[in-house]
Amino acid sequence: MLLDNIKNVNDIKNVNASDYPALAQEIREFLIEKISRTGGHLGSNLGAVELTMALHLFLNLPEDKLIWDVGHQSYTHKLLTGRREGFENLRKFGGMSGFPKRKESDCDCFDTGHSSTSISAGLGLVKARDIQGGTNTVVSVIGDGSLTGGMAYEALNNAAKLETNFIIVLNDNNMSISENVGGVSKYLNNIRTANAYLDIKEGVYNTLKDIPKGAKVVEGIRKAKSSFKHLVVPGMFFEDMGITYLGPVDGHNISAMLRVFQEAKRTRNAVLVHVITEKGKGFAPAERHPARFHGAEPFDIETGLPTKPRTTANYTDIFSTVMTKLGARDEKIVAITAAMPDGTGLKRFRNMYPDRFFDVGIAEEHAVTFAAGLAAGGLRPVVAVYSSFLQRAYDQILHDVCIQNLPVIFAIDRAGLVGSDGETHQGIFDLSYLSSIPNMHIMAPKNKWELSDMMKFAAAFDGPIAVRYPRGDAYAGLKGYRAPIELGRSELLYAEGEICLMAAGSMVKTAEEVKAQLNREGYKCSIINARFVKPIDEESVKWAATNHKLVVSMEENVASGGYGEKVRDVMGNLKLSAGFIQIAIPDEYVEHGNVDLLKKEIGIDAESIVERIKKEMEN
Ligand SMILES: Cc1ncc(C[n+]2csc(CCOP(=O)(O)OP(=O)(O)O)c2C)c(N)n1
Repeated sequence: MLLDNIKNVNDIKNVNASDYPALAQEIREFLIEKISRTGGHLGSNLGAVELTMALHLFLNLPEDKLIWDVGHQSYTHKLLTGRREGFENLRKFGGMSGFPKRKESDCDCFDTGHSSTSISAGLGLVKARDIQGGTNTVVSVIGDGSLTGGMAYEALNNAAKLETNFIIVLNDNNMSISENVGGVSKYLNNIRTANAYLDIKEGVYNTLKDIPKGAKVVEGIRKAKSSFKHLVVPGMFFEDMGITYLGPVDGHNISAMLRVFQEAKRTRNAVLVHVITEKGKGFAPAERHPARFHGAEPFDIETGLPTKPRTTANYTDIFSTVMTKLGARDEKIVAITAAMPDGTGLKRFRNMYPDRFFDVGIAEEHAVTFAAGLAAGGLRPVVAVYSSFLQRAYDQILHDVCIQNLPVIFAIDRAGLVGSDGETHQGIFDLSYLSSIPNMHIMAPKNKWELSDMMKFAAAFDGPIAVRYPRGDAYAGLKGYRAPIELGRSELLYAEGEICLMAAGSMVKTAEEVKAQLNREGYKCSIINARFVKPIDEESVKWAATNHKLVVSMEENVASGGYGEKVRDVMGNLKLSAGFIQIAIPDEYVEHGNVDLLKKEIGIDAESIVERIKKEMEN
């Protein structure tokens, strides 16, 4: 095995060029085998095997700097930098991250996870190099999907005036997670098509030259080719800005890439190398279904089917269904996603109401202000987005939606711990960042029926409103508890005794487990389902604190600025003297791993909560 000789960074340089295809094949087989068991970003990694090999042959890591945009495609990079063993525990708690991490290797020079940051970070590393008199090469690798994000253009705008070398590699596989969208994608597509057209022409010349009058025809075509070429000179968009454009180059041809990288290194300015790759290359199911294999659950290698097929509906499914109903009921309902029609569940809405569906690309800031515009124009926009990605749009929510009190609905998926993607993707800040904004209203459903009811409530509400729900199976307990949603009112589920659990969203299920365990130990528990985190139901807090010895707030959000702080504030303001425990995520980043394990680790699982409550009650 060639891979056995690659134990450390730069070992790839000892491999004979004639063995590159065999090594690429071994890497693909390795990745497919490992990811089939752990799950992970298969398609993007299979597409970037030769590109990564070429970059490692070209660069001298760790002195040179290589930044991966989003970072989900960095598996081959990890494999070539001494982390082969790490794949056994990829994305598991305590194991190797699925993204670049500075703390994991000195070959990971910049942590990523959210899209479109690599050119800004690379530019920073270039300036840091120059100011300190360094000579290393800096390469930022960005995908065509990530190039739909605004930050990438802010960075290109600055990079354009560089008078020193900075290499940007555009890894263009014509796909975001789903089909890539928008003008830039179309532009890149034109370059690809034109190039293929010119290549075909070369073949045609050679055939024509051998037939009578063929030379004249060739001359005619050459003229046409030159005017055609002028029309579509590849990369003029970048060239006009002041960034050298090289390519397009076949991203599965290592020697072709090496030639272009060497040429790129000679420029004394920012240079963009356009590399064409195929997402999922080498694994037929991933080539056929690139969206499904973008981030794959463990799967069977023979069939490509998930090893553990999903049997229960998750919150995304429930949201997806309610959106189709809302769409049918009200023509003013429009839906927006930032490049995630599959992940957010909006695909069905898109298929039913294509004119009222917008995929804006990886552009959360734009998505929110665009929604504000739609609302100002009289529509009811629903922005469906993951909690961690909405962090980007804080100012747009504040400045464009909330100051004008516009009726924009935020459907916030993956709110809470998300698991294997780790720190960058945990959705544990939204209650805090949304709560701080005047006019914002925030709800969190306890179960699947409540998500539907809340979406319907939101669709009829005249102002900014958010519904946040977690990743994973939709809770199907507490079916009978379906009192109508009222603005700012909580729901009393059990009124039984000395301890009152006040739980937000996903933590209602945990509160039931806590109650059951405490009941077994002789304690009696009430449970309040918060429903609204903002405005908080002061009456419910008053009731809890005057009728119980201990109030326990519970949320899957950081403590700072979350639900518990509000409960504590109300108790303090009203001078209510019951005991208080705040169950929330501590002031730290939560790494990757199984969600149940993570909850235990940070003390928000039922057992840890019971222990804390018992200690408090025994005092
Ligand atoms: C700000 C932000 N929004 C959404 C995502 C989710 N996301 C991860 S990868 C990806 C698509 C990236 O496409 P591209 O850059 O072309 O890389 P590819 O996977 O095709 O190689 C998206 C939308 C993200 N990581 N960051």
